[in-house]
Amino acid sequence: VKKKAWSWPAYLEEEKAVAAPLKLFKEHQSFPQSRNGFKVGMKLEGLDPCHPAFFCVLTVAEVQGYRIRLHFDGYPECYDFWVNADSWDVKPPGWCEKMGLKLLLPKGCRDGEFNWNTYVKNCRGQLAPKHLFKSLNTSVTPSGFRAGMKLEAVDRKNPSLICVATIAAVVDNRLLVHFDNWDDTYDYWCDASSPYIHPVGYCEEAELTLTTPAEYKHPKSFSWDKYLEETGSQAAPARAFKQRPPHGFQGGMKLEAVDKRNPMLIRVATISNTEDYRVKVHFDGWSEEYDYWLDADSADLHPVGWCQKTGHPLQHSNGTSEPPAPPGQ
Ligand code: MLY
Repeated sequence: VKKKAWSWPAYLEEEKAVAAPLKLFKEHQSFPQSRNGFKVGMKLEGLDPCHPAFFCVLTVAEVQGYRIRLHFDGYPECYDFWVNADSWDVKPPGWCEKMGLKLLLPKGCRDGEFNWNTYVKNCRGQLAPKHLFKSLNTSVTPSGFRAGMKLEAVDRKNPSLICVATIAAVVDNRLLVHFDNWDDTYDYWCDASSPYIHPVGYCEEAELTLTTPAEYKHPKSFSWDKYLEETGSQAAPARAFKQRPPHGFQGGMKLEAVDKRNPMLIRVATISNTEDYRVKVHFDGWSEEYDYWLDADSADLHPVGWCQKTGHPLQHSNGTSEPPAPPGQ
């Protein structure tokens, strides 16, 4: 007997499940308006997802539907990572210089000696053309955040800590958060509605512990007034912090999700739990032990049908009784 091809409508019916409604997805998660124009070999500037403090010199190593695999020039392939073609995290060559941001050069290149045109000529590469970068045309509303302003921010690598932090940069609608007296490995970009940033005084008000700057002399008697004076800085105004509306995802809803253990794969998935700003993703056909939490606005979550529309393979449980191998790793 010929097996019928897998399809979302048949699967939803069989599972008596619903697709997460399209309106719950942000524009960058939803069906793209245009094609992915990136080609293998194109070079660009992009954020290192493990160390987002600065942009790096990257090359498109693979194109799959609306996604691209990016390679760090001069570094091993094991650091390659995938992004959507409309990601804010990728910029055309020369963007950092224009914005006055630091660009991490390819291994072996020396500061002050790097020039994009000479570089691509020497490595027979190609500059990714500007028109491919959707995030360059984002409309920007003035936010009240300025570089140098202080705030209280969750350390996303140690999420139980809310810490004294500084806005290190403001670009478009995005803020670079840096933790005072720590190195930049904890830095991250977010927007004004991020649930991970709070105005000065938030911890005191909420009776939470504020983690003071590394090496701070009198952590027990930390006072913002004193600290702002000591550092000659300003607090980010409370009105600049925006409340993020509830995401609306509910347990049981089906969607398509990138598997972080093998990020070239997008799998059939189900929301297994929700929090105010996060959803727990379950990969259909796999053990619950592989479930994990993601921000509801993660660029790795897509509506049902996204893979088909964008020309990306979708991994689905094959319906046989064989125990499948664990995802990824
Ligand atoms: N135990 C961790 C904690 C680091 C916290 C840094 N934050 C506050 C920016 C470590 O020392 O690596």
